[in-house]
Amino acid sequence: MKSQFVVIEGLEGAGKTTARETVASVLREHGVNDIVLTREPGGTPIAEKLRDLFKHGVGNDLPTIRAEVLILYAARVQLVETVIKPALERGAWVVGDRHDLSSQAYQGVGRGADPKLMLSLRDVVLGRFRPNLTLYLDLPPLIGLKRVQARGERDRIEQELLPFFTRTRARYLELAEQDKSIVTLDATKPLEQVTASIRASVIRWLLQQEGR
Ligand code: Z5A
Repeated sequence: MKSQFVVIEGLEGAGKTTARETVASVLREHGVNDIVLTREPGGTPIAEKLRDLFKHGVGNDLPTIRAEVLILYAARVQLVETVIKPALERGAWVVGDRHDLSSQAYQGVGRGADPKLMLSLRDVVLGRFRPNLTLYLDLPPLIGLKRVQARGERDRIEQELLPFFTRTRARYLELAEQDKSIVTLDATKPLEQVTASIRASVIRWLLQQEGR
């Protein structure tokens, strides 16, 4: 089968880190051994520097919303052009922790940038490049925030208030509804159940791809 780009999306604490491992293990069971794992923002030396700028700014100089969007797209295009596309071209599969859907949800609606403008920017920067499959792990923001609250210092995004995450989730759900390549999974269930539904979704999708 041709190499594919699979992305895991969701709010903080949705379980993306575990999900990425689950997807990679299902792929290995199906004979895919060359798998590249990515995370966004980040994943190349330049993109990791941009991640740090995005998350923390420099001292009191914090990115404005438009600067934030452009930082995220600079990081993304660097990752796509220097890591993801070359990997796919050599026949590797790519499994990503977040991609463009995050910007559409977090910046496009959470932060209040114009959602239509965000879709246009995606088209300008990425052209027709899209993930082949996106697994969106859906959960109410409070559940995700509770799961991660034991972690230490919170970055700019993590310090946002509940209505921000509620808007962000609503945009995820809206976009998932419109796009057949996005599969929405209930991430409120216990980890074993979420893992089982991820496995089932990936296997079903692989069989569809193989025309079975
Ligand atoms: N961001 C953006 O605004 N725009 C963009 O375009 C992009 C990103 C690409 C990236 O931060 C931040 O950037 C993110 C969005 C923004 N900020 N927020 N919010 P990050 O990479 O540092 O954080 P993250 O992507 O949100 O990852 P995370 O917080 O680690 O979430 P996660 O990977 O989904 O969670 P996890 O580590 O897999 O699980 C968290 C905990 O929950 C852990 O203890 C698990 O054992 C537990 N867990 C997981 N699943 C379950 C279930 N089912 N039940 C119980 N407990 C569970």
